[in-house]
Amino acid sequence: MKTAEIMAKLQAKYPGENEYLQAVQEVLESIEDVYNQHPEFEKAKIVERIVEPDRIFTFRVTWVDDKGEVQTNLGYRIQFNSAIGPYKGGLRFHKAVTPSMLKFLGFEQTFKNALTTLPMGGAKGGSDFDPVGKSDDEIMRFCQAFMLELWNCIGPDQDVPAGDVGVGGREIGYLYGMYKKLARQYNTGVLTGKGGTWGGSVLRPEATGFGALYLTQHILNHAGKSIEGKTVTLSGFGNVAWGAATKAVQLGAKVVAISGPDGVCHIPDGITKEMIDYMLVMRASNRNKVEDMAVKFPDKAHFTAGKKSWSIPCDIALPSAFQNELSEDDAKELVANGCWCCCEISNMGCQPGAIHYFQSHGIIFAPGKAVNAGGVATSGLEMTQNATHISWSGQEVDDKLHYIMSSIHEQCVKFGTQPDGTVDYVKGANIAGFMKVAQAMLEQGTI
Ligand code: 2IT
Repeated sequence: MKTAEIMAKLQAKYPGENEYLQAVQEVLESIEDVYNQHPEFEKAKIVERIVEPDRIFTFRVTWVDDKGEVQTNLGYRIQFNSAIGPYKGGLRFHKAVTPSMLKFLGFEQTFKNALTTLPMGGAKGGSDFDPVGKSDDEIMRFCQAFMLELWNCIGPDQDVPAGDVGVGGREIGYLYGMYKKLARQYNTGVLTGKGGTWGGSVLRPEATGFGALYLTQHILNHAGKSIEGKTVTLSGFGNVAWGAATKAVQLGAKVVAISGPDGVCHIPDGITKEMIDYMLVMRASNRNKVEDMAVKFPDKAHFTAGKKSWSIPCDIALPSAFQNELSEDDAKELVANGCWCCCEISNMGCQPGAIHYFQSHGIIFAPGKAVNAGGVATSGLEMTQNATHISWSGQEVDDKLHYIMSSIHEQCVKFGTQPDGTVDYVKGANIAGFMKVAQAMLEQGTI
């Protein structure tokens, strides 16, 4: 297998699918050497098969807005790979959603889910519906219309969606309500991220951020460092940034920046509990403005329009918003300001030039598919609770999440340790995830 040859074919076949091509390139570069030591992979054409989704559903979603006007969006579900378990992955509602974006996310999800130790295949879905400025009623009507098309593509042993950007507990509630009505079954395991009174796992809302900080702790310990007393910058102010801020503060770090599409809030003395709580209010408002934090806490947060979190000096940068949100120039600015570690919590948050800059300047870097895997892992724990009709305590779920993140760190160390003793977490995560899925595909034959 030669990465360049496969990429040339995919570029010709899918011109303009830039996010998808970027995600595939990164994985193929990481696995090329190991792959070529396994002639059985080459014979079964594992790479040619693993880069293509099993199937893609595309559907029209028509709904009525508060003014009584008819609106039409596109909905998608990409069932990427089911070698190690039922399809599993989030739904993203964002105006920029395209098949390329969801293909990259479904591809990443396949390897991420393999890292979690749990039996879950990879999928992703969503819509170009823009939640910004929408009322609660409009969100509900959209979710209901979306599920009208999606419901018979999913099921607890078939495909289990969850949240992602623009889809949180509220949306999962509306989606589940409609699913239940159509399927006429109380199939709780069909969606994860549900409410706590109807099958949702305790700690699922926090899990992506908590897991990310647990993995960051392992990474820092392995390098002989600790997170206590360090300054941290986060991006975004959604569910992921909220969980990460909560855990970072609990572990003794100081969170000095959050951001939004409108700019950055610098918080020189560190984010407080009241401010973390207010992030939830900001998300529920659908205004998508981080400036609201500075308006609410004028003595603590200083807003600058048009700037990113990466302009604020820190020890540890935690991208937690959107793909490609951290460019090579941002990486240079971070490093010039003293940053020495970047753990990507968003999916593919760093551009390839940024990753290269970090790695070639001795900055500790870990990729999203390892760092943010605690979210989908806790979804997997929710599926187990649903399938066995029980609820675990917060302590039980947290212990399992700790175990999973520590296992992910071990897998990265196993497959990513370099001759000089440092760990290439990109290589480690990609090879570990790939080997598990590839082995399963091999054993299941040519299908
Ligand atoms: O990117 C992700 O891993 C998620 N959005 C969570 C997916 C899930 O099924 O919990």
